[in-house]
Amino acid sequence: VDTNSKRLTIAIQKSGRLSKESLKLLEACGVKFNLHEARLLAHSSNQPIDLLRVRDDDIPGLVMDGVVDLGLVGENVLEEVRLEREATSLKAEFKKLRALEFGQCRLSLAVPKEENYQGVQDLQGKRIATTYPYLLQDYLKKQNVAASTAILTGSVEVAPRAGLADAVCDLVSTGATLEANGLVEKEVIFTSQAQLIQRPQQLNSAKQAMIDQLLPRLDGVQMARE
Ligand code: PRT
Ligand code: ZN
Repeated sequence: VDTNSKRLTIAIQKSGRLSKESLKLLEACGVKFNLHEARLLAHSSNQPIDLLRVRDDDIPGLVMDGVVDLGLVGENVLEEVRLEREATSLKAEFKKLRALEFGQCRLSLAVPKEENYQGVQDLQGKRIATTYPYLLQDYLKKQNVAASTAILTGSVEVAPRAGLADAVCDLVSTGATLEANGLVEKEVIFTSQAQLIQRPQQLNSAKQAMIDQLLPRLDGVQMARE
């Protein structure tokens, strides 16, 4: 990465729940893009801004390592990566610029509905399926509960029925997925929405000027939406 570059680089999710809203928000702030579906990088057609479209899981690390200047990502992924990088002594700093008011969800513990669950202590010695082992263990540690994890990057909600785990720690928005799988939400361990983050290092004046122009626009867009 050319840190002297005057072009601002922004990472967003390529395809998924945050993609459309992320693009829409940038466009509402006056940044236009002509996207080619297959391409990783897109140049703005009206500003010196480049868009990097990647898996959401890669966005926090790209920002923390200073590979990109800004990133739009769910707080759940951001905090998971931060905890993981802290545990492995990788750079884990970033600047939080704005909460973006989309991508709202919660990370919750859920158990099979036939379980007579009384409280988080009941998970002592159990196995919990999750995509977020660091957020889960961080929570369990604070609750003084020792439980093991089954790490799955998909289909977490079928793990108990498949005999892989006793409980799940999964993202929930409407709760329909838990319900369809015979699971009942018991504890909310983290609440999340999309965040705009910046790399920790100081930016050159051209880039900083662009951010100084972008943020008031973003505030205006969000204000108008309320
Ligand atoms: O390919 P890539 O790695 O980029 O995408 P991904 O598959 O990891 O992520 P994606 O697109 O599914 O989600 C991106 C982000 O959207 C998440 O990290 C959250 O910050 C946010 N988000 C908001 C959600 C949900 N709502 C959500 N409901 N992410 C996932 N879900 C799942 C949930 O786990 C459940 O399985 O959607 C399913 C439906 O939820 P219910 O409760 O409405 O049934
Ligand atoms: Zn992902």
